[in-house]
Amino acid sequence: MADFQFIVSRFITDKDFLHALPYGEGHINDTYSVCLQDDEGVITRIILQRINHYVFKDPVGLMNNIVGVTTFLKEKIAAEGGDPERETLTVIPTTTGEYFYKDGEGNYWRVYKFIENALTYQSCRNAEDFYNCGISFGKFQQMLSDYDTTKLVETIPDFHNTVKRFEALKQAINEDKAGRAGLVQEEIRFALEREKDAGALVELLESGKMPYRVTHNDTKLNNILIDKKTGKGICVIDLDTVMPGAACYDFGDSIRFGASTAAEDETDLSKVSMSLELFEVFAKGYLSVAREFLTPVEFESLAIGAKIMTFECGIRFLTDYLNGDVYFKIHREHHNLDRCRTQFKLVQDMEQKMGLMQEIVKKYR
Ligand code: ADP
Ligand code: GN1
Ligand code: MG
Repeated sequence: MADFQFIVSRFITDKDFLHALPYGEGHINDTYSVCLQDDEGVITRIILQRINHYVFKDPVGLMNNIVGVTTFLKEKIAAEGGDPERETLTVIPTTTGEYFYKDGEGNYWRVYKFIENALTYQSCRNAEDFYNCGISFGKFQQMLSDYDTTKLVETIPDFHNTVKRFEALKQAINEDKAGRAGLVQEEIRFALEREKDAGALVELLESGKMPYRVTHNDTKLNNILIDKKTGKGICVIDLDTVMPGAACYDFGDSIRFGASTAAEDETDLSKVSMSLELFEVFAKGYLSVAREFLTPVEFESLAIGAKIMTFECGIRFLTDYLNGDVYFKIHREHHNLDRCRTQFKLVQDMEQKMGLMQEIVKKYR
């Protein structure tokens, strides 16, 4: 068990440590909400995170990315009359001015201001929430459209290179490290049948037909803080994967998670489908901002991007299952297989609804 009091004292010295509690439902980092008390007895919270350095091999570059992007966003938010402390993350440095603290075991810790009176959701409470998320992710891309990409390191190389993800799956099948390939023949077949789909977005980007933008790359519903009072998306969080990418990565990943009628790890697949109603509200919100800057090819890529992001995520869960659950945190046996199955069910559903999804995008162009 980490010595939270000591770790926090590397960042904050003018408040007393009360306690640290595990927080959130992320699959990658370890997140804690930490309560502190000042001399007057006022209690405040901070977010303490242990960066997963198995996943993020360059925590120094990663933190430089986050500080660079949030500093840039803060200036824009302030210029637009917004609240820079609430509408983007604030990194609290260590007492010696570093953006993380490395403990004796080689763990990297970072601290953010806690954005209060805001919540994250694991599924949509209502359509309006999702509409507001669409606006927020659209604005995020818009605000970063003139960010100098040469300042960004690729925190996970080829993160959304679906072709390479597919190769990794094939390797995992061949190696069968955990001896599970026999259990997932149906899922393997489902993936292999769709190999040709993996290249669609990569080809558009690499041929220059579709531009690289600064994208978030992990636009799950629980990576956006929603204001408790107004229901509006106020802050895009989890900035570890901000890197150059395709606009449809963010659109697609939002649909993958937020437009699903069930949880990502639902075991009753009859509950899993992609809601066209939720697809439409998200598209309406996102495009109300993004229609200003998207190229025709990018518009065309949105619906297909939703399918490919979902397929890619399914492949990644399956690969991790075959490799013995080394990447995503799991909370039960076969958790990654359950996650893979929901993604493949969504892919199947999207294949049937693709025409309607394309029509919806056209409506808000
Ligand atoms: P992971 O990479 O593991 O997904 P996140 O950075 O998304 O980690 O954080 C996990 C959860 O912690 C989020 O879903 C959100 O609920 C909460 N959270 C993270 N940062 C903040 C913050 N600055 N203020 C309030 N809540 C936060
Ligand atoms: C991970 O960190 P979190 O839980 O927001 C993953 C995403 C996946 C997602 C699936 C760095 O996101 O790429 O889409 O799980 N993040 C990383 O739920 O791999
Ligand atoms: Mg997250």
